[in-house]
Amino acid sequence: MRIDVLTLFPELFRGFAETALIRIAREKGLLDVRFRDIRDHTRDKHRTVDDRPFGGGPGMVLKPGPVVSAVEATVAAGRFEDEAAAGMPAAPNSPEVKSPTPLMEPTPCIILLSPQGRRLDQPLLGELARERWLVVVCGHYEGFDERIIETLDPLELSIGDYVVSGGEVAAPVLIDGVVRLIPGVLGDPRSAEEESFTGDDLLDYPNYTRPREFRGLEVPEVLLSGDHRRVAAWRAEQARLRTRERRGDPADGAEADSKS
Ligand code: 6GU
Repeated sequence: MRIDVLTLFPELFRGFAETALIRIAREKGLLDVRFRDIRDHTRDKHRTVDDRPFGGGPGMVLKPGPVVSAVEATVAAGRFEDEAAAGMPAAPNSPEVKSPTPLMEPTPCIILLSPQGRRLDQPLLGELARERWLVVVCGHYEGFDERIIETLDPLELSIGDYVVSGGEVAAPVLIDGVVRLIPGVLGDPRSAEEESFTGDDLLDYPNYTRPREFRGLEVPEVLLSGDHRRVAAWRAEQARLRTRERRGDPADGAEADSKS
């Protein structure tokens, strides 16, 4: 998968792209992620990306020109680079990070991160993990000039019903959530299958590892029994109890996590 992230703060992503899951996906050649500075698509000397809202009010609004130009340049460059990569022989035993070479779809899925977007959930992450190319636009300030949305017709996404100061905070959530679902990224695919929010709407059961006793707290006996059926039954029960306690009983319609 290829992911281009358009941001006002590309430096914020440096550690993220070079660590843990994202690093592994890149090293396996399953992810090609790039960070691009929206400010590179301004034309004035001050590299202005925002301005005051027409009609008044607090805060600043992202101007349409730089954001739309940045997306259009990214799409054009992505197609070009993909053609170049497809025609290039892979370096044998190259120790560097490999970039995926198959021809990508000519049209990326353009995602605009904003608290006004559709709320991200696990099924949507699964759909996005099947895309070949994502272009993720991070907003900041009071928001985007509405004509950005009219021009790009993006998928507007929110990571939840609360406000953080910019899409740069939301983008790692989206990217990590998608990348770990790309087949081959996780060592053990059961990691993605057995966890919370996949299919059964249950939260995870509690986990324990060594030592068997920590500050007087014992590992539940059943987990030491070696009886796989009893273990599975205990875990299923714990997951059910936990879900009801923390998220309410779906039968009462009292779910804290009601779907929109
Ligand atoms: Cl995508 N952006 C911002 N600024 N706040 C959010 C969000 C996104 N999702 C939830 N809150």
